[in-house]
Formats: sequence, C-alpha cells, structure tokens
Amino acid sequence: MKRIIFWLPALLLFASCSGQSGKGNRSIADTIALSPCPHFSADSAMLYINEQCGFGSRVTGSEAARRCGDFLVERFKAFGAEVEEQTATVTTWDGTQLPARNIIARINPANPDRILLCAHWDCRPWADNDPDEANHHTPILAANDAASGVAVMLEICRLLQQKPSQTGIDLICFDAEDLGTPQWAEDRLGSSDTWCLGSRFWAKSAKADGYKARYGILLDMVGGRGATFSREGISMQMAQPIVSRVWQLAGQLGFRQFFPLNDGGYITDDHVNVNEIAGIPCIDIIPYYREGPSSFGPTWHTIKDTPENIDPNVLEAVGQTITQLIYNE
Ligand code: AHN
Ligand code: ZN
Repeated sequence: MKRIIFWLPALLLFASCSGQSGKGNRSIADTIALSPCPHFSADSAMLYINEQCGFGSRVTGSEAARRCGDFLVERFKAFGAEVEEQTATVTTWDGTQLPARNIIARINPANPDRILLCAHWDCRPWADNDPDEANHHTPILAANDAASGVAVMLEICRLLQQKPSQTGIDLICFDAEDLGTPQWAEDRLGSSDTWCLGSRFWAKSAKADGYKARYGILLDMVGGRGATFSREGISMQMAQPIVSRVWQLAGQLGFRQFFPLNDGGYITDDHVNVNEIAGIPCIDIIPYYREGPSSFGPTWHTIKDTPENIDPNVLEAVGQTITQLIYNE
C-alpha cells in the first residue's frame, strides 16, 4: 500500500509530461530547424515559363510540344540531371490516338533514398472554360496550367547543381494531363479517366519496375496571381504528414498568406495515379480560389493563361518552400 501511494504522483507527473511533448502527440506546430538553403529565384522561374510559352501551345503530340520537350530534356541535362524519356500512345475522349512523352530528370540517380517532384507539361487543346464561347476550341498557352510547375522544377534543378545535396530527387514532367473531355462535348459520361494519361502510364511502369520514393509532390498551377494553396483533400487522405510538413515550412518562411491552414477541394490530378498506381504517398499543391468563376482561378482553361498573369511572388512562395523541404532532408 505504502509503495503504491509513493509511486502514484510520479506516475501522474510522467503521464502529464508525455501528454504535452511525447513523440506520439507531436503537434503540427512544432518548429522545424531550417537547414542552410539557397535562394529560389522567381526571376529564373519566370524566364523558364516564358521560354516554354515561346514554343506556342504545347498540346500533346504537337510540333510545339516536340520542340519544347527537346528544350526541357536539354535544360535538365545542362543542370546536371540524368534524363530519361518515356513515350506511349494515349487515347483521348473522342478516340484520337496521340504520341505522349514523359520526361524524367534524376539527381543523384544512385541514391536509393528518393523524393519525387512532378508537374504536367502539356497544354489543354481547348480553352473550354473561357468566358467567350468563340474561344472554346482555341489551345491555351498554359503559362500557369503547365509551365509554372515545370519552371519551379527547373529552378530547383539549377540550385541543386550549384549547391548539391545528398538526397536522390526525381523531377518528372508528365504529358497528356489536360486532354480531359471538353465541357462542350455532348457525351461527358465516364469522362474522369480522360485526364492524367501521362502520369498513368508512368505510374504503371514505376510499379512494374519496383520504383520507390519516400514521397511525392505535384506542382499544379503554382504561379497564378491571387493564388492561395489550401490543403487538397486526396493529399490529406493519402499523405497527411507531407502536407503538414510543407504547410509548416511555408509558415516558418513567411509564406502563410499563400499556404493558409484550411482545406480545399478533392482534385482529380496526377497525384492520384502516383498514390493509387505507383503506391507513393503524393500531395498536390494546387490553388483554391474561394471566389470567382473557377476554384482554380480566373485564367483556368481560358486564353488568359499567359505569362502576364503569372505573379512571381506566388512562384517564389512555392519554390522556396519546396527548396527548403529538399535541403532539410
Ligand atoms: C479536373 O478538373 C477534373 N481536374 C483538374 C486537373 C487539372 C486540369 N489540373 C490542371 N488542369
Ligand atoms: Zn488544365
């Protein structure tokens, strides 16, 4: 009896301490020690957007896409990455067959400990969300909805060449993301699997090859003026610790206004294939506009998706946060 009375206060003390700071209860607000990390240049990223848009609309299978794809391969190689290209024929909503090309840039290819960054590089062939119906069959330039994510990956590749890190990093440019059934199509039944075709064939081959990465981050439309990045639903379900870490780092770097601690939509995007087919937990950094014509922003799938409507401050918020994440690994 005496012994029990003696130990009781000690036990209670232990329980209350572990309740506040024990590992199992670690709060998302715990400060992350920031490793030295280079400055992400939004000017460079802006240049890479202008260079991609300079080829015209890079619709899957087009001449502009062939030229831009060659440019991306050369640029990733010039920044020190090992580049692999992966091609396949994809079938669009109306049965059209198109040649598609994923571009995979590897940094530290021999390291089995890997992280995956990805973005689509193809442009939507139709501005089917444009306010003017006359534009609904016009291909978009896709400064934001394609070029921005690739530009952030190119800038991160450049920084990793200047200041190498140990981590293995794969930068993947997916083709054929944006061929989903147009809004003007009469029969839109079963249209959800017409999106994200490039990431689907990448994910199937990744699974077959036993490819492993600790986690992935998809960058989709990361440069639009007025963009804020709410936590996307499928990312929260499949890769919540990665979401927490990215949003925590963004806050610590002073980018909370771009990365608010609230929830966005559930988006059918390339990260679904990375999660469900390749089995790699992958988040989507994608804007969520609470007001306006589209939750993806006013230029989404319109002819206004041009470099003038990119805000370098948005590119910097996303680019610097992901750069910090990588150098913190
Ligand atoms: C849907 O609209 C179903 N998903 C959005 C994926 C997307 C299109 N990302 C860029 N363009
Ligand atoms: Zn799109």
